[in-house]
Amino acid sequence: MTDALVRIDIDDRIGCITLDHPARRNALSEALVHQLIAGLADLKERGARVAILRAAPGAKVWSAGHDVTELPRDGRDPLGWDDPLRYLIREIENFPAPVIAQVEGGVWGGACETVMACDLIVAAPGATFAATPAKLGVPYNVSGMLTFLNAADIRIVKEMLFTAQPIPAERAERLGIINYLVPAAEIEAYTRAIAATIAANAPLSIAVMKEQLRILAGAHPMSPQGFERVQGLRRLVYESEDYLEGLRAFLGKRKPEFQGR
Ligand code: YXS
Repeated sequence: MTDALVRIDIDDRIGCITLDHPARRNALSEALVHQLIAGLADLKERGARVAILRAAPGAKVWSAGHDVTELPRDGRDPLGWDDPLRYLIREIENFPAPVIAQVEGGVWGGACETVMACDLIVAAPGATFAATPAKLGVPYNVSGMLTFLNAADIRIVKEMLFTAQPIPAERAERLGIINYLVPAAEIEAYTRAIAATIAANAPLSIAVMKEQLRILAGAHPMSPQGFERVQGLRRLVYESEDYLEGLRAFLGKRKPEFQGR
């Protein structure tokens, strides 16, 4: 029996999923992602009109991102269609009601994209957002890049991806990356109040507008040749020595030494 890595609850049509695997800093392992997705399905079944996605109160780390120990080292694409993280992003985008990310603590890597894929973001001072593929030598995937591009100006996306440095919530709010910056002591009540406002509105109208916006936000023409070029370039990265060095360094708790090959 797998331990519960997330907690699910619903109250007055407002669902809440709490990441609850502090020992691994809520890393998005296959097991945790599957419980998270099952939680979304459960909330949909129970008629949730909003889903709040959060970590435990006062968490120093909202989520450490993709579980690095699960990234493949046998030449397979680490972020292919069936990767748990990709599955999670699609489930959030396809959930038929707004998903609000309530953020305290650090948000890293694939968890940063997960938060950006949510419909609204409420964060507390001290929260940070870091996109980390370049830190590990990972070739991010096309739809993942689009999630970031739909969340921030391309210049900010480039800064986040090229530096892999965290952006503090205060700056993220100024940049319009998050909706609200709320003191930690108030963030739960504040997020629930937003959720209650949404839950009192017409759910079908909201569900359809969310799906329309998903389709419009994803409507980027890319030629088959363009897609094949992107996939070929990504393969150069995930078959590179640098990718393996990034994983080895993380697992060995040391700084990577990238050689550009
Ligand atoms: O040493 P033990 O066994 O206690 O385990 C440690 C960490 O190894 C583990 N852990 C993780 N395990 C797998 N995947 C992770 N992403 C991960 N992060 C942490 O959790 C235990 C406690 O970690 P520790 O001691 O470092 O905690 P801390 O409080 O000192 O520091 C918290 C963090 C989050 C600052 C630190 O754990 C950290 O920097 N984690 C990695 C953040 C990161 O770079 N994530 C990106 C993962 S790769 C990914 O998301 C995508 C593929 S991509 O890179 O493309 O975006």
